[in-house]
Amino acid sequence: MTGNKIRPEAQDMLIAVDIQYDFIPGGALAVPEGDAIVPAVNRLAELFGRMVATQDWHPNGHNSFASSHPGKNQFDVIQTHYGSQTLWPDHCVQGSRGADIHEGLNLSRCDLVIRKGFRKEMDSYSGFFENDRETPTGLGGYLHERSFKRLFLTGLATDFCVKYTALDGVKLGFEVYVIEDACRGIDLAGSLAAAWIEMDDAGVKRIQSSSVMSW
Ligand code: VGL
Ligand code: ZN
Repeated sequence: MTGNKIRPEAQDMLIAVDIQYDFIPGGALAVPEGDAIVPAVNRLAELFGRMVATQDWHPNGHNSFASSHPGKNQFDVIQTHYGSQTLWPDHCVQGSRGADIHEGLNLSRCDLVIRKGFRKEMDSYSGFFENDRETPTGLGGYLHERSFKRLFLTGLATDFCVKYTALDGVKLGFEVYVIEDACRGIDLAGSLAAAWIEMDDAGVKRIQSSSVMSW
């Protein structure tokens, strides 16, 4: 049975979402086992032969930081002009060690690193649009201009930045695959299971890295 095997083609792009020190154990917003995905992503980068990485990149005092909202706690949800916003520990501050992409990630096949969340007043989970869901990062234009059709998502966190990148990818007309074992989630109050349902409803395909084969 070879039907469910994926053989990377010229119109496929691998995307590595936010594989940064603050999202791995020891970091400010650690995702459990966040660093365990690195070998799988490196293997996939060789199979695909190309990759785009996203990098969460916040200024000090960012609106998504609980510390910017006196009286609020980490993981509270507030209302903003662009909708509801979960408040996080300070993380991925521009130029800090926590914002660096994990050094174990092989970037030799990485064509582009796209930074997001750099506007102080607005967060950006998705690699495509900021959290108002309409301010573009430029990634959609880049991928369309290079004629990519299928996107294969890996990274952190499954239930936040990977999810929003997947949903926006579908909206922009890409065929989107999330490689489950090359991602890890934060899982705030059931958010991981909810994310898979939302992605499934949107037509995102859930696959395992073992189904990606070389030619
Ligand atoms: C992320 C929360 C805040 C993520 C980024 O990469 O999933 N989550 N900033
Ligand atoms: Zn962030």
